[in-house]
Amino acid sequence: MYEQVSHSMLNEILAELKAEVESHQLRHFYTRLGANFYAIHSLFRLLYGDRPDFKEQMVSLVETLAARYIEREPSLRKSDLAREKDYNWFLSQKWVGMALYCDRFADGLKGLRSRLPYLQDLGINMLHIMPILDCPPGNSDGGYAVRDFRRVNSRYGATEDIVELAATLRKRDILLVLDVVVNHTSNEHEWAQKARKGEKKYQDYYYVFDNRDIPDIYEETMPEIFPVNSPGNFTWDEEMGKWVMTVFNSYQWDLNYHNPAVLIEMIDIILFWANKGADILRLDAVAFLWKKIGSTCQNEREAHLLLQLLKDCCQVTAPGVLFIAEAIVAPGEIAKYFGEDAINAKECEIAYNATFMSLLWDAVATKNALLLNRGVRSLPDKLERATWLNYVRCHDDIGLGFSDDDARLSGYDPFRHRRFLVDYFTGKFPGSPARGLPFGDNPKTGDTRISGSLASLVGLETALERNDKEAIDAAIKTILLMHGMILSFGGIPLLYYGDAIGTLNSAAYLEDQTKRHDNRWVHRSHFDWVKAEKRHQPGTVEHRIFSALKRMIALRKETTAFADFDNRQLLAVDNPNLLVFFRSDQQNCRNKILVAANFNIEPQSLHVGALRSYGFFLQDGMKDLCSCTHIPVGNDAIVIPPLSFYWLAD
Ligand code: OTU
Repeated sequence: MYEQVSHSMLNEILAELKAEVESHQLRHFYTRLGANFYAIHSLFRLLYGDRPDFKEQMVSLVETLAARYIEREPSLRKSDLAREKDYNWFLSQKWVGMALYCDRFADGLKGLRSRLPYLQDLGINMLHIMPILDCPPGNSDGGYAVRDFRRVNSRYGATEDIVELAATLRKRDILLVLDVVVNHTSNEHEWAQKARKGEKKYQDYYYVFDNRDIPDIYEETMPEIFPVNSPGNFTWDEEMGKWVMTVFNSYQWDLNYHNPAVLIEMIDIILFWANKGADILRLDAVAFLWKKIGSTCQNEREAHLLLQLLKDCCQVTAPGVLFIAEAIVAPGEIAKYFGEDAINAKECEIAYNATFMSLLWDAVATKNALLLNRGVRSLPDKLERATWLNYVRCHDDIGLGFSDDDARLSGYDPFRHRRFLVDYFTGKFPGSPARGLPFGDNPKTGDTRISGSLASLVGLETALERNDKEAIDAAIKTILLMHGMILSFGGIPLLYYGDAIGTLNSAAYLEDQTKRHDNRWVHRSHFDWVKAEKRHQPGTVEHRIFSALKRMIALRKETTAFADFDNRQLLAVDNPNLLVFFRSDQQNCRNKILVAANFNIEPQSLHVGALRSYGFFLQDGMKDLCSCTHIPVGNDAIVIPPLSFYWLAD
């Protein structure tokens, strides 16, 4: 948009920059800056307009965008232009992701290259490498306590290895996802060190207080994120002689975005990694970006304004790069991280679908789809050019983040129901085969989350120990059922590295002093390549899971109705054990898939009468894509076996 105030400022800034940038090919940079400058200026003014150094900061921001653009490799600039043209590229059904640790799945970044055939065998073409940046050896929170945002942890390799890996991945059409931990730094980061030494400039990078007066007021309304490992939201720093805000672990200092210098530093870091070849950046803990007294300090309006600014700025320099919002918050809040009142994503193009994840786990424990149906129905509408990241497990605990209202409408008392789920997944509930561990138990709120690997949570560990064939079958079916849902729901499925071979919990973390207090490490084990080899041996658990997943992934990629164009319709069915929805291809509405899943341990009937009006079951049955079998209609119903799903086509 053309607007005089911002435009005249833009002209001034460009005049100042002219000399530096004249020699570079900046046509696209200028066009994009012109297109986004009004938005950037408005947002920056909303956040920082009152400051006397507003204009200086604005200049410094534009200088940063220009400097990083000048550095951007021609091949990456080319890819930006290609994606600009093919703007729906990431909504395609062809993408299937996996998250892994480069040191646990492979032997660091170099080693990862030789493991790519495994990923390609399965069909993975989006690779989220868990945090790789320099961290203190002990207090690193699995890489989320960064000491140097521009240096790769030497245990994993060098920064150049990432550039090489990115190039290798690009040749294979695999997307690279890297983390940017935007909310906090390690207490050993240079900024924190300088703050500790008393440098006021860097104390202003954090929330630093002389005494408990202000922290106590904050604490009245701020929840605790790690109530067991790191209670409270402030830490006394002996060297600095001050309190500092530490929402996560005591060694993770929250960055103060009330200071524009922090925002500009972070934009610079984001663009630095975009220039190293990352296709997608996962922005960690985005809900926490803005702290305000009297609030929970989560999901604040300003956090959204900051994300819009990050997006607008990234679009100027590296428009082909997408953001993933990691906002594990209430269902109604998550979708706001795509951007409100917009058609296309104006914050993050992709967001973790934590709601769907928790609903799937609910269905596994209750063995029905009551709450799952309600929760899916209440999922907020997504924007046109935005998509979900659908997952079953990740490196974190499982938070039971479905809505209380939906729980009530399903006939549950939300508090007691969550208790039941925790008891179920920690194996306390009579008859439960699950082997999860309680995480972040908060006696003040009664809130508990759950750690554990997928296979151990669905009972595979127990079943194998007991050598109980039926229970092994049930666990494998559950693993496939959950993946069948994330592969067909709409959005990018993100698998977790051990899950395709049924990796169980590992107690190895208990031997490590720096990890033993944090039981999320129970599901972050070293990938077992000997076990992985068994995927070639028919009859083994590994083969059963891997080969079925591989097939499902291949089918997803062929099935255009699985692309994400708001083309899912949930169907109301009278059997509460079933989740039934259909997906249709926007280009060719005859390409329709009916997804029907049974979460119960008994076979269940799906009456097809009502489905005929949607064009299903007009003949005597349909074909299930996964098993390649004909599913007949009898008594106007089809039968879905226990813990199974169909992808039905004409
Ligand atoms: C994220 O976590 C990371 O995924 C965790 O591994 C880190 O410990 C944490 O940030 C701090 O960097 O912030 O928006 O329930 O789901 O802490 C959600 C625990 C987060 C995680 C939550 C999450």
